[in-house]
Amino acid sequence: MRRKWSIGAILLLLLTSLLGCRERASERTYAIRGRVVAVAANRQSVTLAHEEIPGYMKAMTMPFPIKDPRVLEGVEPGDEVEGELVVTEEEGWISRLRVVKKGEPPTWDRSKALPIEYLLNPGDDVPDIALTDQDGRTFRLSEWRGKTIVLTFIFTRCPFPNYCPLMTRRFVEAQEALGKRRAEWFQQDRVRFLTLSFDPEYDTPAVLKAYGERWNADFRHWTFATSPALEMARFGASFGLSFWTEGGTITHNLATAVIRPDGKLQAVFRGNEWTALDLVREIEAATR
Ligand SMILES: [Cu+2]
Repeated sequence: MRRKWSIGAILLLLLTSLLGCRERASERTYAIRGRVVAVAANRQSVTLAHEEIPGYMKAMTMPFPIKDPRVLEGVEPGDEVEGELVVTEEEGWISRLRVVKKGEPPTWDRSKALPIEYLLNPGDDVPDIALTDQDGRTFRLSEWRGKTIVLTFIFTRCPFPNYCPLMTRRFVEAQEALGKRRAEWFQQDRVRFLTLSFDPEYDTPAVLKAYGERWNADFRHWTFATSPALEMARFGASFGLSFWTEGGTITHNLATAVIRPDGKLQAVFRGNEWTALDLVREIEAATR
């Protein structure tokens, strides 16, 4: 009797340890070391130029998924890092990263567009950015959580009517249309328009203020702001914006976006083939 029980117990132990083994066997971890090439704007992947991972992978440059964005805290392109790569049958991800050596501050040749590393899709978290507005006040975009944000990118010196002046005119029209349909949203401060300049050296707060006044902007609902060019280039790139200096002026494309009150992307309009009413529809979808 006693012996039978022992065999049963041993079998049970064996079985549980086998099951435990199976769990663990399907999830392998590797130490990973390398240099950060890029951090995705949505903080869901990191591109590493990594050393050889013995028994698993040759040295190469590739993006790795991130499940917990906290893994990327303090991690920037150029940093030397070490961490842990987890691999199961179905997927692999980086579960831990530590900066071993901070990289050099990034430089950017303004005569070339900053490469676009990641394009936001509707539903993605929009990255945060520190901005200075037309009154010289600094704020972070994340401070506008709870409001629908409608943003576009311009530079005030842009002379061509189909480009920046058109974006500004559409913002005027969209505010007029929205004011007729949803006046209470402005009264309740639920929608903010934001025109961002990618020409911070010229577009100082005073220049932005004069520009807004020229368009009769109501600054309670429409902010004009800027940031250092590299930050604006990084932020804009996640919406598909590119700009570079050429022949003493700035060449650029167009991107206009609606951000939901929870900070996620509602929609992006690229180029100028859209109407103020298209924009109003997305604002309404994001706000209601
Ligand atoms: Cu322009």
